[in-house]
Amino acid sequence: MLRSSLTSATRRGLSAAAAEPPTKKVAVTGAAGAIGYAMLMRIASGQMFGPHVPVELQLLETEQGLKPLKGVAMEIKDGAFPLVRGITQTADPNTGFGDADVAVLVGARPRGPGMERADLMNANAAIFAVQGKAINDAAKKDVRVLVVGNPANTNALVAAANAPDIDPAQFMAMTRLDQNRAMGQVAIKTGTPVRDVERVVIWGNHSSTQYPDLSNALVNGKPALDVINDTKWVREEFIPRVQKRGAEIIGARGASSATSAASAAIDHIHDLYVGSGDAWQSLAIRSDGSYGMDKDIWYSVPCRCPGDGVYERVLDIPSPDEYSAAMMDATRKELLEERDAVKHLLPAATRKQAGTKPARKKRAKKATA
Ligand code: NAX
Repeated sequence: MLRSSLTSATRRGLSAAAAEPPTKKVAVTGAAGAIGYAMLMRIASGQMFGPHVPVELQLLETEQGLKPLKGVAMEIKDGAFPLVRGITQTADPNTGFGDADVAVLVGARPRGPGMERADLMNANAAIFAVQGKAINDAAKKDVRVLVVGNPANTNALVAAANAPDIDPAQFMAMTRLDQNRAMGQVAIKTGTPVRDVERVVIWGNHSSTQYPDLSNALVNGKPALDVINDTKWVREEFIPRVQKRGAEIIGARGASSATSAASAAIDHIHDLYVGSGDAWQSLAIRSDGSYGMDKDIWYSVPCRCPGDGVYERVLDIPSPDEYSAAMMDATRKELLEERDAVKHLLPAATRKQAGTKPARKKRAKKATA
């Protein structure tokens, strides 16, 4: 009797283990920083991959960041999260990215006093070149990489260019925060829950040149521009507010967006893996020439996320009107300038492609990563 009940208990244990989804190894850089701190508990609680998927947290910091990171790791342990299978704390990128399924690159150098934008770009691009190499050498070959640290789009370009064995389509930069900000503003303006606001698109760079576009957006299933019926508000309040929301938050809080940025990173990876059906999500991905953009810049476009790490560009949309085309072009130009500024960090093959002519009006096939 005892023997048989032990056996069935063991069997139950074994089948529970067999039913458990594979552990996701998530590398997070800048893990002791403000965004990292706001994000890690949510990953640990299952909000990134779903409530049944175990996670292993691989936390990467600078040498100086290791001490505060130790405290962060202690807090995660104190959270007693059933899904957490391990926590690594390291300043070594090869260890941090070792066998990673997902890498969220948050750590970056903040702008110091007297630092020009170009200096900041170079300092950060150098970090992402090193991390791209380490991801190439240490992470799983099907790793998905989300760059949050600024300048996010160009950092994604640099990281991907330094990871020759990984499909560049697997590197993304985050514009989900901009999308969430834009959806929030439309919800407030129309007195609608955010749930009923759809198809808001962020085009281009995660910077003040981005184009938050309502041309295809819906509010309660109706065209948002008809519901809002106020072009002046859209062009003179909504767009500049979303473009400069980061500065507005700094002005109010005395520090840059952290919780909302962490939340957007969770949304991005969640939708990529768990899926978000027919919804449109803005992802800054490597341009393949779709929408008439230059190839090989990381340009934010609308995508559908069916799950399992896949995204598909939304291509069945009307051509932009004159206003939208000009807005999309302005942010494209900024990305080209950024790419030029970091050319020395792009290995030769990518530098050659950097002269590729824009494939105007070309409609690309479904792209996945
Ligand atoms: P914090 O300064 O609070 O944290 C950054 C952390 O990164 C620090 O703990 C630092 O030690 C670490 N770090 C620096 N270099 C590193 C390296 N080479 N390897 C590992 N860790 C490293 O900044 P936080 O508020 O967390 O912001 C991080 C980045 O996100 C910044 O570049 C910021 O501009 C960017 N943002 C991006 C957003 C987006 O939507 N894409 C929005 C929010 C945010 O502004």
